[in-house]
Amino acid sequence: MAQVYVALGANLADPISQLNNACEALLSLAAPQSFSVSSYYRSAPMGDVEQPDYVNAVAGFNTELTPIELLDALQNIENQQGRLRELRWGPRTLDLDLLLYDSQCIDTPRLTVPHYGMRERSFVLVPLFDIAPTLTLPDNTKLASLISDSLRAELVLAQDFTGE
Ligand code: PH2
Ligand code: MG
Ligand code: MG
Repeated sequence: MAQVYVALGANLADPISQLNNACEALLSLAAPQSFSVSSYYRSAPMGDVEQPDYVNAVAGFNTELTPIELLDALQNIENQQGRLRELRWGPRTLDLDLLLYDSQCIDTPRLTVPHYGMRERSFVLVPLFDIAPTLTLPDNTKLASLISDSLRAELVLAQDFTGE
């Protein structure tokens, strides 16, 4: 059984509902009682494409799926929620990124774990810290050491964690 963390992001078609629906779908991949999700945070779009603000969160759970099986399952959920393969960095109804799979490092054409950008992204680090404050990354960095007030200031709380 692996402990995994998945980043959720949406900026089209009622982003909060997109994230709620995605959590329902992720729950079906999770071992019983193992699922948790952070608060939802609103943030300005990173990157050069002009587009609406994002709502982001991070979910953590245990799963029997292998990394590739999990990636397939995440892409199925994205597709079920109407995602088209659109512009890189462009707007999307739902983006699910596999951040961490236990402490494995995976570098293949389809999948890179840890997620390549996670250490620089406030909208990943802050929600991850919500649900895993004592986490150590595969390179032995403590997650807590990457969190700062200026990082938090990039985010606005969109919806408090409501339990699950
Ligand atoms: N995702 C992107 C591009 N830019 N900006 C924010 N704030 N949040 C995202 O999830 C995001 C982004 C492409 O995946
Ligand atoms: Mg993605
Ligand atoms: Mg992404």
